[in-house]
Amino acid sequence: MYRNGQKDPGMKKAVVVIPTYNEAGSINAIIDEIVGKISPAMDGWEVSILVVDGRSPDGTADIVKKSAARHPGLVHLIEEQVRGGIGAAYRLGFKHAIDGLGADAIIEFDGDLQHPPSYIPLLLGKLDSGFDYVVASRNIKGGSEPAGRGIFRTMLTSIGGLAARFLLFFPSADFWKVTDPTTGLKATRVAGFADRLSLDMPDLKSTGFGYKIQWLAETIRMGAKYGEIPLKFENRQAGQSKFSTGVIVDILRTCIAVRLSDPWTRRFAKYAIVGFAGYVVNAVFLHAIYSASGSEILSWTLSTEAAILSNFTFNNIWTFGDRRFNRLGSWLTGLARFNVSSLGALAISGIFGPVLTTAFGGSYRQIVLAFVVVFLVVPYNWFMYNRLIWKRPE
Ligand SMILES: Nc1nc2c(ncn2[C@@H]2O[C@H](COP(=O)(O)OP(=O)(O)O)[C@@H](O)[C@H]2O)c(=O)[nH]1
Ligand SMILES: [Mg+2]
Repeated sequence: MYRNGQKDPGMKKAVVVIPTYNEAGSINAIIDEIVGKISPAMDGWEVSILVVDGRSPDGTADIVKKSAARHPGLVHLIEEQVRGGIGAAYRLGFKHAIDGLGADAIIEFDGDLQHPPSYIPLLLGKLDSGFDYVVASRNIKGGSEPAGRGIFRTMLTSIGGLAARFLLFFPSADFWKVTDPTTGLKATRVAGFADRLSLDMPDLKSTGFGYKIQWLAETIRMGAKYGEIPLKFENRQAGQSKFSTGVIVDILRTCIAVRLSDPWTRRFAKYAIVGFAGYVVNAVFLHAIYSASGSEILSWTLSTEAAILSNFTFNNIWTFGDRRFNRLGSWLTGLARFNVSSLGALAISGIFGPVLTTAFGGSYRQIVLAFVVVFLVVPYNWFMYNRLIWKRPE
């Protein structure tokens, strides 16, 4: 714990970063509770506060300055040159917490008392038990939205949260694991995680609320041990929310940008494009060979093999370019395996197509085809390509 502003070297350091814009009505109460009650009672952690004020015209910064003078070493203030958005404030706050204050953990905290300070020991306790990234969720048992919050805003949070989870993570297990992607209360271990986040432009894709989305995805991709605690989100005690439709747009835009930067997604998108090109090759050759030969068997088999060759070639040089077959010998083995794997895909359509069409009726043939391709053949091929043909090197 701090003694007259002196840091105890045996303690780990937690910095609570609070971005503020016009929070004069609540910032003092937050600081007093953290400094007066939370910090002295913490075991093994020094808890200090870093307020990042976006030039609030209501005098928030002056209140923090007075408080910092009363609690030297425990309360810090950064004043932005101009208000740059919540993400811009957090970016400055994280950098200073890491480089200037030597934080071991950083807590993201709102300046309006919607986040009760009593959650700080709970978050740090989870870090102590081995988690790297702990998120306070409104959507697990014990968590809730503020009492009396309008149905519209509550629905917007749920639908927006679900859309964000889907855009960021589906179909990986993280889609189920991350129950509240837009919550603002969380703790991040600095070593290996917060110190590797995109804290600089242009890597950081949003200086608004979207920053939350990007850091969430980045921390999880870093392999952080992820934990949640339930959050009873409170009502704002004073001041105004900065929420607007612009916030929703910023979050969705950031979700898409972040998702498209994910290596798995990029590979899957290439795989889909190559697969579609293979379909076009199949169709063109089917037409050409049939016109030339008049033989059904010849045109179907040759055109299918042309599509297989096209898929193999472009997946090899593009989708799986990082694992490509270079030498002729391995290229030929790869191609042979690819053909065997394609027989598997053929078997899937050959069995499920007729069975489902018979069950539902002939008028459903095209729907069955789309279903079989999207839900069976695409996942099957993706699995075989990744695990069997272009295996990750050991
Ligand atoms: N420095 C700074 N802080 C901001 C900005 N926008 C929001 N905040 C702060 O971020 C926290 C969360 O914002 P809030 O408006 O309460 O979001 P809501 O809870 O979703 O309505 C509050 O402490 C705000 O004062 C900004 O542009 N600059
Ligand atoms: Mg708020």
